[in-house]
Amino acid sequence: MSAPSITLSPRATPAEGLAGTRPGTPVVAHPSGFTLPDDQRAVIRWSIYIGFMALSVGVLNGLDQALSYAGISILSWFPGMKTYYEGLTVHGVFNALVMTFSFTNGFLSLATARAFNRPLHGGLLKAALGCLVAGALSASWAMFTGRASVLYTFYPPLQAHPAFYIGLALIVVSTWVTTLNLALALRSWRREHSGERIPLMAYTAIATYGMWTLASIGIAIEVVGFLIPWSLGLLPGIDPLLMRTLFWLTGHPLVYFWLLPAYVSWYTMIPRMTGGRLMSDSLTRIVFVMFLTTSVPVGFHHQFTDPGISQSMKAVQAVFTFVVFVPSLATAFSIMASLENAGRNRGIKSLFGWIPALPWGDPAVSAQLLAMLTFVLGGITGLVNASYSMNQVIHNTTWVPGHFHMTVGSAVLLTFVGVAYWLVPYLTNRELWGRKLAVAQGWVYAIGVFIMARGLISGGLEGMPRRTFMAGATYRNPAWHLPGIYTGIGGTLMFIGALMFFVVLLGTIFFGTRRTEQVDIPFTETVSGPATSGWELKLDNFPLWFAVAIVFIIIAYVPFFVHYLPPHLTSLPFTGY
Ligand code: HAS
Repeated sequence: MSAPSITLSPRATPAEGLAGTRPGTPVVAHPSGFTLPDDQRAVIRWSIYIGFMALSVGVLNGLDQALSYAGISILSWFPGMKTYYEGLTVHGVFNALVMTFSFTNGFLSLATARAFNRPLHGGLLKAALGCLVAGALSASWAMFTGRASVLYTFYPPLQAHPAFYIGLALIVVSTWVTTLNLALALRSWRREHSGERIPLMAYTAIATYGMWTLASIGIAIEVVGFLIPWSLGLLPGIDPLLMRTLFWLTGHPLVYFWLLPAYVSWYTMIPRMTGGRLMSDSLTRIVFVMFLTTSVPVGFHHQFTDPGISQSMKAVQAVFTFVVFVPSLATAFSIMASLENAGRNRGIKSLFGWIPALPWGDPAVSAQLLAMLTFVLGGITGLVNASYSMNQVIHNTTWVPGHFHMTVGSAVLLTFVGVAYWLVPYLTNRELWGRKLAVAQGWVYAIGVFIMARGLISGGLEGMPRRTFMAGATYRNPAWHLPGIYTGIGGTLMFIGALMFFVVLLGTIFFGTRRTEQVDIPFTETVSGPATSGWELKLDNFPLWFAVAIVFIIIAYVPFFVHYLPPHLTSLPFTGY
C-alpha cells in the first residue's frame, strides 16, 4: 500500500483498533509519526466545534418541529422567533448546511493530510473556516431577526434579506476553498510519488469534494446570478421554476456531500476500528467514482410534481437516480463483509455471532454501527421516493422528513458523532470523558430516530403534510393522531440523545484526562488491493471521471435549459418581513 501505513495488526483488538478512546490503553502501537502544525490542528478543531455549535441550535428548533406534530407548541421558548417557519429555517440551515459543511471541511482536511502524511496549506484552511463563520453569522442575523423564513430550500418567490443569500454563498465558498486545498495537496503529493496509487483515504476525500464542487455550480448560479441581485432590487422579478431547477441540480448531490464523509469513515476507518480489514480497495474507488459521475444528473426526482418539465426529462433523471442507488447498495455489502471479517477475526464461527462480537462498547464504533442500521431504512425509503408513481403518494407529506431523518438526520449525524468520539480526543490530546454515557447516547438517539420516523412515515402515507405547523392546524385528520404522537416522542428522545452528546463533548474538552502518548488516526488495511497494474489504475484518473460526470450532466439538463431559457423574471417577491 502506498499510503503511510500504521503497523497495527489487521487482527487488532477493539481497544487497539480505535485511536485512543479507552483511557490508559495504548491504541496505536507504532504511530506513523504524522503530526499537524499546531495552527492547522486548531483550525480543524474549531471547524469541528463550530459544526457542533450549529447542531446545538439546530436540534433545539428540531424539538419544536417534532412536538408540533403531537399538537404541542413550544415556539414561545424561542425569544424573538415569531413563526414556525423562522424556526424551521434555522433548523434546516444550521443542521443541514452549517453543521455538515463545517464538520466535513475539518474532518476531510485532516483525513487528506493524514493520508498524504503532510500538512495542508494553512492559509487556505483558515480562509475556509473564515468564510464559513462569516457566512453563518450573516445568514444567522437574517434568520434571527425575522428577515429569512424561507426554509433551507429558499424557493422563490419567497424572498429573504440579501444577508441570508450572501451568508449561504460564503458557506459554499468555504467548501470550494477546501477543494482547492485538497487539490493542491494531491498535486504536491503526486510530484514526490509519481506512478503510485493515491492513498485510499485521500482518494475518497478528494472524490467527495470534487463531486460537490461540480454539483454546487447550480446553486452558485441561482444565488449569485439571480437571488442576490433580486433581493437587492436589481431584477424586475424572479423565475420560480428555473430557480427550483438550479436549486435541485445542486440539492440532490448535496445529500451525497452529507453522506460521503460518513462513507469515508465507514470504508477507510471503521474496518480497523472494529478489528477487521476493508474488503476491496478497487470496489471502494468504483463506489466513489460512481458518486462523482452520477450524483448530479438526478435533481428532477425532487420535481416529479413540478409542471414545466417534460416527462421524458423526468424519466432520464429517474433512471440516473436508480443508478446512483447502486454505489450505496455496494457499500452495504462491502461494509457488512468488513464487519463480518472483524467478527470472524475474534474466532466467531456462527452465522450471525460476529454481530454481537463487534465492539459495541466502544462509542466511536457503536454510534456508527447504529448509523448504518438507520441507513438501511433510510435507503429503502429513498427507493420509494425515486419511483415516479409512488412519489406521487408521498411527495410533500411527512414521509419525506421520515426518509431524511433516517439518512442525514441519523446515518450521517450519528456517524459524525461516532467520529467525534475519537476525533475530539485526538485534536485535544484528552481522553474521551463519559464513555458509558457516550455509548448510551448513540442508542437513545437511534431509538428516537426509529420512533420518530415510524410516525412521520406512517403519517405521510395518510397524507400528513410536511412543513406545516400542525399544533395550530384546524384540519387535523384523526389518522394523523398516532403518527403525530410517535413523532413527538421520537423527536424528544433524539433531542435528549443530542444533549447527552453535548455533555460528553464538553466533558471531554474541559475535563478529559490529558494524554501522555501520541495516537494515530484509524486507517484501514485492505484484503484486496490496491492494484498496481491493469485497468484499476484508471480509477485514479480524476480528470477522466470529471469529464464523464459533465457528459451525464449535459444529457440530463441541457435539453431542459435549451427549451426553457431565457429566464422568465416575472414573479414578484413574497417577503413576509
Ligand atoms: Fe433522499 C428527498 C431519493 C438518499 C436526503 N432526500 C430527500 C430529502 C432529503 C434527502 C434531505 O427520488 C428532502 C429534500 C427536501 O427538502 O425536499 N434519496 C433518494 C435515493 C437515495 C437517497 C434514491 N437522501 C439520501 C441520502 C440523504 C437524503 C443519503 C442524506 C444524506 N430523496 C430521494 C427522492 C427525494 C428525496 C426521490 C424526493 C422526495 C420528494 O418527493 O420530495 C439513495 O441514494 C439511497 C441509497 C441507500 C441505500 C442503503 C444502503 C445501506 C447501507 C447501510 C449498510 C448497513 C450495514 C449495517 C452495513 C441503498 C450502506 C451493518 C450493521 C450491523 C450492525 C451488522
